[in-house]
Amino acid sequence: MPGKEPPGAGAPKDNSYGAEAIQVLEGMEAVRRLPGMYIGSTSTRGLHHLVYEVVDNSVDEAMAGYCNRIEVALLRDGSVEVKDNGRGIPVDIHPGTGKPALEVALTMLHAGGKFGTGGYKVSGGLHGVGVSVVNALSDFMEVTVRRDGGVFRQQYRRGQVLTPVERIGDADDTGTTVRFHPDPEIFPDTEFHFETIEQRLRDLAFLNANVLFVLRDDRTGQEVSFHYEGGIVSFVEHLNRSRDPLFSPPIYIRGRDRDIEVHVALQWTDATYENIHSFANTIRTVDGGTHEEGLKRALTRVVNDYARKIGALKDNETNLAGEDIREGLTAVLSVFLPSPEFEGQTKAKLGTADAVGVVAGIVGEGLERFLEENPSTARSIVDKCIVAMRAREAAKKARELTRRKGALEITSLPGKLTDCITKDPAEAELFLVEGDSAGGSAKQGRDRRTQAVLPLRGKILNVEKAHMDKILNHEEIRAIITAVGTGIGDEFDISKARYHRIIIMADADVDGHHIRTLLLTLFYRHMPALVEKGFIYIAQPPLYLVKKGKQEHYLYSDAELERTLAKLGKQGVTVQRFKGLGEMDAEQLWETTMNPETRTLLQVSVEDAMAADELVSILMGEKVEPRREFIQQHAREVRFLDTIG
Ligand code: 0RA
Repeated sequence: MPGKEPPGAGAPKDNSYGAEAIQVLEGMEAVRRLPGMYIGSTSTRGLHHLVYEVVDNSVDEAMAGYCNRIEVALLRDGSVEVKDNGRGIPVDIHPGTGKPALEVALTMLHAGGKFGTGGYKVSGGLHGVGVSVVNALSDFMEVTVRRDGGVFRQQYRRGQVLTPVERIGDADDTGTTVRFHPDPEIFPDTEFHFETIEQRLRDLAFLNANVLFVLRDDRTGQEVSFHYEGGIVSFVEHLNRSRDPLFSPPIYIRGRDRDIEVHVALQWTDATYENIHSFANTIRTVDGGTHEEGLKRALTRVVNDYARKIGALKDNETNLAGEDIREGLTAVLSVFLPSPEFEGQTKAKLGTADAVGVVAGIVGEGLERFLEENPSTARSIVDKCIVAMRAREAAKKARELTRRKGALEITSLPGKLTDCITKDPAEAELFLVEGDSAGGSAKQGRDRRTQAVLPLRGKILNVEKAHMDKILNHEEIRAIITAVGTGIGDEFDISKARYHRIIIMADADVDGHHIRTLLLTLFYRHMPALVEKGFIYIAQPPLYLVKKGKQEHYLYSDAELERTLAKLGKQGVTVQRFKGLGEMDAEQLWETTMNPETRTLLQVSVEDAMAADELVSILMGEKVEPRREFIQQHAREVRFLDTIG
């Protein structure tokens, strides 16, 4: 398998040029044949990995201390440009191949590690593939290097050299600019999303203190920039901007052991849930993993030891549980390690075993020192943990009471649930429907065999401030939990899920948005495995019905309406706007929103649920200022969240 060899490996000296040319060709072909092997998939997610891969190269240059500005531009022709002010990719002749180093970097596959630097690739590298893979999957790429007083340029098509490295002018600075256009032969959808890239750049800005990230969209004129002097401490402050912190600034701990570098920032607030964001080599690990386990271990051990030492916990009392200690904790954990193993379906969980002990050791030592040096803050942390423990005990009692009550009834399923006939969770669906009237249509219109309906009335409890015991006593939420069947909190058991599709069906208005956001937050905070398993969906009811003669078109967006009206013309066309689900009759609801053959469902990702959770914190929290700021600055994101539903 010559295509799999690292550059130059084993190539006999006498015909090395020919052998390498073949190798280049085969390497690029291999990537184009099986793109999923290199970038995960060719979906929108894979498409955006191209941008991340290119940006990560600039981030590596920033981490090495040579670059403090990275600009990403979404250009009108559908290409993306990433520009940095690093040292510039070397353009001199690479001794092994006789070619410019730039060309080698862009056209030869590299086995993992970053070319030329000897060290491992520290940032990103979810797939660790290098920019040559992006080149292979682009129908056009151009790299411009400013270095040694000159501007050098090379162009490529589908991973093949189009023009030699040329000096095209003089430069008085240094840096690298990569512009590429994704190949439509590879990607069914080549449209880049501003918000998706924006989220990644914001994370990177927090993880790389003092590096300026700019994102510009020439298609719309939008521009944002991120620059945080405080790094992950700023990150925690940002996450807590709508909460009341117990102390400030956040605790910051860093250390290095056995090749693993650890950075943590911690701050407790009056919130009743934990909020941990972890990263490995700047990749967001939404499913946690060994590094998070190490952090939790350290917290549990150190806070318990300290609570006993100061007599807040008596000898005859049991230890605080980990969840008591993490209640109200906002933490950002960022680790860097040579060859991270990512696990799970979405590769969002760190598997590297060494990380547990290393993180536990570094965080344990740092936290111990902080508590010793700040006794009054330490006391308030311990007191908060003890309050959390009491609340947990009260919740447990409430739960036991509910269970006993439930056992007396023949069936403990909620009365409002209209269940489906099948008992096979894999084919069963639960519709959570806003409002009784839509609930009625859904019951009539549904497929009785596989579709169950639970109508929800009024507003769902704000889970932001409520403790578990209150949550469990809220009628609508209890109905959802019993219908779903998994239980909640430490009793949660995914194998008991009665449906593998739980579909939120709400109006496309402000109230519907509110209910959707609150339900997503409930699932994200209290039944996260449902989100991780991909069991949560959002129904897509139509916004308009356009009729012309016997033709009927259900339309799901304003853009679609415009297109359809342009196509049909004005003559004899009527437009009905659905203000709510309640305006559709049972048959319409079935045809447009419930029928598996014709409907569209949005599967909720952990990122979607996380965004909803953040929105709830801001919109429902007690602080007015962040709320106003959020609505003013992020009107776009609120709209974006709206489009989730
Ligand atoms: C290898 C060596 C050197 C710089 C880079 C790679 C480099 C790569 C990228 C990719 C995007 N931006 C980048 N900036 C730098 C430095 C060699 C030297 O000057 O000593």
